[in-house]
Amino acid sequence: MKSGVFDKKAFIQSVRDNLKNLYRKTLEEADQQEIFQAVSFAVKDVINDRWLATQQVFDKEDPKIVYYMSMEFLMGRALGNNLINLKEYKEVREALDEIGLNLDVIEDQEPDPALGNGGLGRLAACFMDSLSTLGYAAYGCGIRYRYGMFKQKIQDGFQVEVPDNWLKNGYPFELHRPEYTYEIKFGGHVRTESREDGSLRFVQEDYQSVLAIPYDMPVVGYGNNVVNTLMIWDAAAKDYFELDSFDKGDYQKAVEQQNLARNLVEVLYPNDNHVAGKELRLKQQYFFVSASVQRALARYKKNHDDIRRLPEKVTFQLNDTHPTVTVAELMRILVDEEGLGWDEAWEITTKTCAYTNHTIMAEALEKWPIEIFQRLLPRIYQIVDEINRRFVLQIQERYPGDDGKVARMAILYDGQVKMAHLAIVAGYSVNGVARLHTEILKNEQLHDFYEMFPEKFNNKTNGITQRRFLMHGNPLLADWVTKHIGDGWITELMQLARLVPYASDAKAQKEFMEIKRRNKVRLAEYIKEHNGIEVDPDSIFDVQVKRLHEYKRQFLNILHVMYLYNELKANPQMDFYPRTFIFGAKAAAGYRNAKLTIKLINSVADVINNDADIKGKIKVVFIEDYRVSNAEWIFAAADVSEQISTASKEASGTGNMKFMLNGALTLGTMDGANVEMAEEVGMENIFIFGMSSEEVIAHERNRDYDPMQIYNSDEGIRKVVNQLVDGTFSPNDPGLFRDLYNSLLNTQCTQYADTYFILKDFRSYVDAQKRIVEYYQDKQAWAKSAILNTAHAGKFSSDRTIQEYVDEIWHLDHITVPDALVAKM
Ligand code: OX2
Repeated sequence: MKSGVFDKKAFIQSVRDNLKNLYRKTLEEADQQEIFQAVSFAVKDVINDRWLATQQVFDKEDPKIVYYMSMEFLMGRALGNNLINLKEYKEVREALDEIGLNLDVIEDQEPDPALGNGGLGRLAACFMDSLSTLGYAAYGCGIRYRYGMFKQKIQDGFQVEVPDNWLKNGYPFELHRPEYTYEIKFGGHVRTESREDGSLRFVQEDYQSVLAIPYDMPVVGYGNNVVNTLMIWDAAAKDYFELDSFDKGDYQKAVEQQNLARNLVEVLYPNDNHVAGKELRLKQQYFFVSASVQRALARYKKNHDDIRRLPEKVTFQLNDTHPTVTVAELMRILVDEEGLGWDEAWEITTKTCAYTNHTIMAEALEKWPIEIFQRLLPRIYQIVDEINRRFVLQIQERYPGDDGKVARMAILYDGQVKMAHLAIVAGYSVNGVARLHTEILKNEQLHDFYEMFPEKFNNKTNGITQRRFLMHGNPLLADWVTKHIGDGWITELMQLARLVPYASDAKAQKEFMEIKRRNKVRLAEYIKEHNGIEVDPDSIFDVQVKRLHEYKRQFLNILHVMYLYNELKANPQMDFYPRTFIFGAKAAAGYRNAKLTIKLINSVADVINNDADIKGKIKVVFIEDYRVSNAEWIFAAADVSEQISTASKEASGTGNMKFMLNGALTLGTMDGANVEMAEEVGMENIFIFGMSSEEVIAHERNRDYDPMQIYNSDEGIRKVVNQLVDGTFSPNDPGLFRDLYNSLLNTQCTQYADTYFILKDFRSYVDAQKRIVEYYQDKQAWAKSAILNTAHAGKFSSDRTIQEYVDEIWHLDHITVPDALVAKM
């Protein structure tokens, strides 16, 4: 399809040709996986014309490029999304239909490329989609993990992690680019030699090296021919039989290099908002950073001879601190390879790198022991040491005699390298991901830095792509929206505001809720098939899907379910509207309380779902292996969206926005982007409860919170807490949930009891839940609020977020890729 008109016959022929070339099979002989591959290659063929054309526009117009540096890209399946962005989704579905193939079944053959943990990685994927759609030149830079996020199986209620071998059938949307191979050096030591002009040169010696080889994946813009590139790096040993090594009798070294390459990209660390501090992780970081910076500079040097003007054409955005070694790697190349002086190199670096902070959680702050850092990256360490030396002088000049400042702000301190400090000192921009989060950074976490560099700090509230999370995930609602306001919302989500008048229209309300119901039926079928549980599509679907973390408080949610169960048990005749509580979450493999919470949810589900007394009025479902592909269906089917983190802890949240877009009402704390969602939709259409972030921060500062008081004075709470240890939900092992019980009450087990203020917010949560059920029973009021949630979700498009990054941080040039150019490819 070059001319913009879909050619059904040619497309089907291309599918048939691919089957023949790939498998020597006819359509009739091929299985679904083979058909998926053949269809994908046919789609890639269409993409490649646009990809080539985009590259030609880059070469001709020389736009400024953003390199989005990220350890994670949680892309989700590509086939359906690519078809949507090519504007060929419906056409391809029909064409396949005619030859007896079902696009849904074919899409379902694709593995989810799960090269990310959760919000941070999915944000990177949404950003890539928006960059292409808005017409900006961008490369996503990351790692091609052989194994992405583990697959979750639930066995006997417990999470079991199964490796995710996503590449086993070959991935059709990647392109091997061995011509862009770079060498990455680890370890050894640094020798100094003099150049002819007398200046010093630093040379790394006796190092181990590994080759970085990129795979490119296309990122298709919506309907604009722009295709950007996600480049993810694979590792390979330098020739295993490298003669050099054997000449020196260095067999050992050759084997070590082989092992290094094997391990480097083997697996994604499955921790969200938590650092494990493993040496291999630092290697992964430097590996993809060094390769990406080398490729970016090579690209720049192809068309420019003055390296000093790099900031005019290149910017590196650091997705959290994980890629912060970018700063030092750029300095290294500028000083050691380009021969610039320190000041010149620093001037360039500090105009080229920018940093996004995604969390205030202390356990997510990256600090590397100097010993490891120096041993692994000797030259990089020297550079960080020099950056630190100069920065400490700057602190001392600004705050003479204030040792506290140095202690709190230095990059190297207490035997550690503090990555956030390095990113802030070297970055020209530091941004948070929601207004409240940025304020907390400025006033609390990063206050010292804010005081010293106020001009660097700015906010960029997160967003999500409506192409995947409405068009693809909820086609019924997408069509309904288009029927009412046209299809402009696909690229300008603020247009959803034009739905506001329909919120009070009885016919529109009926249609909207009918669509919600059909999506609930679709999810109910999925649950029946995967969990064997019957759920009632007319019950309230109350959903919490996200990574499992104590601060996200899935525990509070399930304690409330236990509380409701107790009420209903005590009074089976009470007026009770049927509720389905749906959970989905992966826990980091080594996170004990998180895994125990999964077990608790499943145990509560077992008891409640099988208790005949309550007549199915409460159902609890834990959806196995929550991931991007099933998330799309879950958002579409939710009535209530649980966003119940302890205020101040969730930097933004992005799932909250996906639910809102799909017409769910939020039950949440004033945390992260919930605050801005409430502002957009109005307090009448959102259910807010719990302490404010100021209150939480004050309690943390004063250490004056005592959960025992609540436990002693509130009978309903005491009962559910006791049920954690009396065998109600674990009759064969009453002690099973003791650690969860202790986390609430026992200061001997955790530093502070109830660190996340679960008991403190419990009553307020119960009340908000009550308000929700009452409101749900007023069908018209609910429908109106649901429509208004969709109507006011416009701000939360990642298109808006990316435009703000472009205007206020990156200053990229807009590009267009004409149809005529595509037709020539
Ligand atoms: C997440 C944050 O927890 C979440 O609030 C935010 O929406 C998301 O990043 C995207 O900004 N790891 N994951 C996060 O932060 C870190 C660190």
